[in-house]
Amino acid sequence: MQELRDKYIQAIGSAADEAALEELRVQAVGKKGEISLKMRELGKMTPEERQTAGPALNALKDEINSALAAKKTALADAALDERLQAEWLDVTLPGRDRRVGSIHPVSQVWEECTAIFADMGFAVAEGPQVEDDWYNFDALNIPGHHPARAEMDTFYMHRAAGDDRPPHVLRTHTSPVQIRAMQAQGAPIRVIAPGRVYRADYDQTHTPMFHQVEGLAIDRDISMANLKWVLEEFFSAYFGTKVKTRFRASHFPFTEPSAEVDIQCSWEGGTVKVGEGDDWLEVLGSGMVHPKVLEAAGVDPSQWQGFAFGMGIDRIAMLKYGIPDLRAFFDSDLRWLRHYGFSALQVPTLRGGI
Ligand code: 2NL
Repeated sequence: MQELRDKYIQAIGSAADEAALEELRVQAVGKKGEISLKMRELGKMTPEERQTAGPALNALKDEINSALAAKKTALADAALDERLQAEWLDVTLPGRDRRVGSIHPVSQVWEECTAIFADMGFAVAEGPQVEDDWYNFDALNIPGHHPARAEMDTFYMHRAAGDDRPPHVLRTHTSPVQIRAMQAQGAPIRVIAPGRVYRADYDQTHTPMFHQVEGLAIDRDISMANLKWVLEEFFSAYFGTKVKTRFRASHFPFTEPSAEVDIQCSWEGGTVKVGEGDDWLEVLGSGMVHPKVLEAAGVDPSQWQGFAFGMGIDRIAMLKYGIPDLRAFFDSDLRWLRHYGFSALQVPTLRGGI
């Protein structure tokens, strides 16, 4: 029995893995194992022999079972230790750099404009980029023969052969959005219409797609004075400093009277600074909405009047953020986007810094 004990205790001690251990268990205390067979022999013994051999065999079986259990735990611990070594992780390492996208200057300025005008009570209106020519031209007092239609460098959509209806157009301004807004809600109304517009023009300062924000305020007694205040308030908030404006008489088919608006600036070493100096920079067209336009949009011009204006988002983005080349806006050059883009956390504020 001592031999049996030594053999198994030693074998269990040096078992390499759980499979080897299981094999030893079957050999020793399994149904047909050596110790089980020995226990079966108890029946053939005399009661005296049995009295010493029985407890001794039971003790041996217990000892081997606990040796098996202890070794099993030891093997599991060793396996866990090995895994912990392999899966070792340094939580003090700095994080890995991930490429993060940026907000395009046009999107940033679009949001800035929306925030500033929203604070003055203007809602945002949206509409289709492919427009009916009535909304893009006729409703704005630009009839078919009007030179403004030809001057607009309009993109015309395709019509099937034999279809003589006027073609749809890519909107040349966001005014049609405001016509639709007036038709939908009537007067009084205060909206801005930011969006993409299209003109067949491509050179240093023009791209065939660009962005515009137009504004419209119609009520009983809106005047050019309200227009001037709203615009000065807007530019001061947008540039983060008090900005003077200068109105020059102009002409648009959809406004009467009409004015082009300049903002105060200085020129120094080839760069413009807005809100200081004695120079002027044209940034906007505006006027009192033409009675024919109100009428086309279903608003009674004997009861209501108001102002409208339009300006280029891309252009005022270049001015504020010192971006020299318009065409680079739409090149999708990653280096340009990283340089001029904004973090998603740079949320537009109402007063850019002041
Ligand atoms: C510019 C500036 C302008 C408008 C846009 C407008 C919209 C409606 C009615 C009347 Cl619904 N006007 N928008 C007014 C004046 C100027 O755009 O330089 N455009 C060529």
